[in-house]
Amino acid sequence: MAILFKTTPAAMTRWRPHLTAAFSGHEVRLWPDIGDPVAIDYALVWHPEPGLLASLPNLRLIVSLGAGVDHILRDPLLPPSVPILRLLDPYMTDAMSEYVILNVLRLHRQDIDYRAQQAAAEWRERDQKNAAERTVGILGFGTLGRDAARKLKMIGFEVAGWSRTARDVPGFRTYVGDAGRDALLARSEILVSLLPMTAATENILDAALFARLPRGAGLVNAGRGRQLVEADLLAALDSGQLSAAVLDVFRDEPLPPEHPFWCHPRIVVTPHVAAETHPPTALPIIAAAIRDFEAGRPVANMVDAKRGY
Ligand code: NDP
Ligand code: OXD
Repeated sequence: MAILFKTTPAAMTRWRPHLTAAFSGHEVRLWPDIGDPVAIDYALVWHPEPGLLASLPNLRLIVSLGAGVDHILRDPLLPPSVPILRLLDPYMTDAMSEYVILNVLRLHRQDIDYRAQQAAAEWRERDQKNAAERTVGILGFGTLGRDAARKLKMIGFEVAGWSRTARDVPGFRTYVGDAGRDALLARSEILVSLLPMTAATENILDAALFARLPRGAGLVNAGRGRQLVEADLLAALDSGQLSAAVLDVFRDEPLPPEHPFWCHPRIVVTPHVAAETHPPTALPIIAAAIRDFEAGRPVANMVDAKRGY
């Protein structure tokens, strides 16, 4: 029995020291040294190249080395009958909430303006509000969105969430459907997107959506880059419809050096690090899921490939 492990070279340095101890009873093969593909029954992957998973004839389970699975589902040769498990790790959930809190506060307290004032040695007080006077809308009220919402609420923000199916989340106003999304947008001075990448969410952050936000709203996108129409964001910032954007994910990653986002005075760029995977906590979670899978016990966080997340 063998496990294929494939991630980016940069992430591999984080995973490598923990791998052999994590899976007793399984040989771990590091891509591209896959050996005889017939022996591989589990594939733990981040951005597998198209056709890799289809080349493993006895594959029983695909494990995403991240919460998102768009990097797997986009493979046109993906074997349709092999189940997919996504990684949900409380360590990562905490990390995402830290990122959201940091950047919601950055927008709320006009930090981008104060940094610009500092660069110009300009001493000027801006109008200020308390968190309780600011509504944050979260697109994608799943594991990550709800945890961030709970923590933002503890700081005092009024938080509301939008999901695909109706969700009753005590303490929060929740919205569903197109009309619900528009109602949430109308009250969101800060909009956080934590949506999975699916056909329905591609290009969702566009001019029409920005136009429904209160004028001067701020955006945080830590979902996926293909959800954002980049030209529409630049236009909304130019017109003042949006005041600022914090972006962790991009259409092209790494973000090319000549991309206008890098130098835009009202955009904060981070290199897809909102919630990095953390091998010491992730590997025991994955190993336990594989044990449950082998024993025929129910495994949480299996992906619905038709739904797309
Ligand atoms: P979940 O599956 O737990 O939650 C997804 C949420 O989005 C659910 O509330 C779901 O609705 C909602 N949703 C999905 N499609 C739609 C739609 N068409 N319209 C409205 N709502 C929709 O995912 P997680 O919270 O664990 O992760 C979310 C995403 O965050 C990941 O897919 C990934 O892209 C991104 N991510 C980014 C990271 C980073 O470092 N930047 C790190 C980790 C994740 P419902 O509740 O009805 O199912
Ligand atoms: C993830 C990510 O999906 O890091 O986990 O983007």
